Amino acid sequence: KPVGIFDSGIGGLTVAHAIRNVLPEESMIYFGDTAHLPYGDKSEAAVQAYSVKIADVLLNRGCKVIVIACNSASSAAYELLKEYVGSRAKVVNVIDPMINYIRENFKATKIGLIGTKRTIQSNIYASKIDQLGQHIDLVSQATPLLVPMIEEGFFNNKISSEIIDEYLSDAMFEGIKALILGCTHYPLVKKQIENYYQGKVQVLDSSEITARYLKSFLQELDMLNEHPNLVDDHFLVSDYTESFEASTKIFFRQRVNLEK
Ligand code: DGN
Repeated sequence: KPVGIFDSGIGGLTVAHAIRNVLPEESMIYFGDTAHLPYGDKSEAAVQAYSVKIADVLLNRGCKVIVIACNSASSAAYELLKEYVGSRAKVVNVIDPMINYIRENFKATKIGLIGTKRTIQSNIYASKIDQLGQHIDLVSQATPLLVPMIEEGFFNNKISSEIIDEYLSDAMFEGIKALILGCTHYPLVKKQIENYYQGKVQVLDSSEITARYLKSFLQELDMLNEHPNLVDDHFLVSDYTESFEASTKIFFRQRVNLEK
């Protein structure tokens, strides 16, 4: 049974790519909801409705687990999806693996967070980090220009540098020890963000952290693929876009065939 993964667009491919590396023996079905992109500016109810529809598609294709490879959908729809999916499949989000990582690695320090409006407004990172009781001062800012910029293939260039500089130079981020990339699109500009901080701030992205979390989660439940010779990946989109197909090359070294 395959691992289902979804996001509004190409951002979740950062997670899918990490899952491919960490779990080479699992088949994946990836769904990019390009018709409704970006999720980050939509209401909670809209993101919940899209997520339920996508869960139906992934369940119909027999997925054993659904990975919400999107922070906006993880913050808006994780609890609802868990309930909706029930015993038909497991549901994993990208926020809890990051919170585990913070719990194990940080205490009494200042950490920054950037994400979409939906994720930042949900306050989910702040409340989960508060619950850890590790005296972490979390400062967060929505950075809504980054997703459309990245979807258009604008990264590692002058325009993306200027936008990143503008966001990160906000005084609230002074003195942070780490910056959480609270959006699955942002690993595509991780190098630029690291360059901005010249190595003085640890930049944390959830792709690999989530992939490792998924591996131990499936291992514990004894749900790993027993027929690894039959690995077969599929990439679905709700609307075909040239930029999505071109971007798949960055992750999988070749353009992958998109099914609409
Ligand atoms: N990749 C999504 C996230 O992690 O929040 C954001 C995508 C979007 O639609 N804005």
